[in-house]
Amino acid sequence: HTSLPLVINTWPFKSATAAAWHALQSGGSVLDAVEEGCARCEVDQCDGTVGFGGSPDETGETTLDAMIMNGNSMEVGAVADLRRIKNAIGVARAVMERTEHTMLVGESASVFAENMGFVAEDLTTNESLNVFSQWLKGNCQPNYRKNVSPDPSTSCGPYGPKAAQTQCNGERQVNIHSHDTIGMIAVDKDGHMAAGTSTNGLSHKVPGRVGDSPIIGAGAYADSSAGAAAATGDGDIMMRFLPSYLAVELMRNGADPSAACKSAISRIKRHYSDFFGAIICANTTGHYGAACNRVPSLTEFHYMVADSESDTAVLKS
Ligand code: SD4
Repeated sequence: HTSLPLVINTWPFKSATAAAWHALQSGGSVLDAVEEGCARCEVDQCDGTVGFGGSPDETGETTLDAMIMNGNSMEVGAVADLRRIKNAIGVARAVMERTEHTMLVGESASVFAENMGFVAEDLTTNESLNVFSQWLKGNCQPNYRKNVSPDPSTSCGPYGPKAAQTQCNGERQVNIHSHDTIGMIAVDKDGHMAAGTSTNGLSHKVPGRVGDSPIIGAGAYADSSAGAAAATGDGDIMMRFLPSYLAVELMRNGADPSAACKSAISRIKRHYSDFFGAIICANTTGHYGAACNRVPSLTEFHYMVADSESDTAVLKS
């Protein structure tokens, strides 16, 4: 199967696929496609896990991670722990195109974004406030701190006692409901590739936590001479293995995209057999594939594909 151009993205985020496809069809570059596709999810708040108003951290704030990579020039722009700016993928692209840098983080990334004309807004919504207060009421489960000594004088929150008392022995509770991300790959008819991600990360994370999504080679990777990949899932685990980079290198060495995706997932499984995660891969000829780690919270991984055969966003699993 090969019918360039091609857009693929993680999860059934159809509006994002359609936006990216539209960008390509109207003469945009693969970078435009990835930016516009991910930006659509940021506006639509796909699954509550992309963009504003989702995944409040331990203090109730939503922060965003995003990256975009040009597989021709190997330029990358990334932002992590971005605050108060809704269009994280846009800021990532501005880092790439308007600085000599690759990644900006936290408050300083937000100041940069404002200087670039992005509007500062509250990322909190009634829904994210509600998720946060339910979490407080439910004794802060899940939480992501280990070895916290109980301090009965404070309540839930950073280093709080409830967090310590209710800790599931360090066991993490990541699932499809607390944890998603858009990862997208675009390939034009000449085989030019770009990849990107956008996410609000992980609910109830420790403030300052950065996931895999903005990490080059972890969340996504693109090299127009080999292939492109994008990952989703438990970023704290997945980033230790650079699965997107690995998949691209396997394709460079001749693996077909499905096999490359499977190997990247297997590598992580060797150490974390029950991690939650999936990856999508494409090569320069427009062949694509995907793989996920089959666990109770992820029995089937759905992703979207648009190519010249379908000329529209099609759900695959
Ligand atoms: C993260 N990888 O921040 C992101 C979240 C995700 O499916 O992809 N969930 O860990």
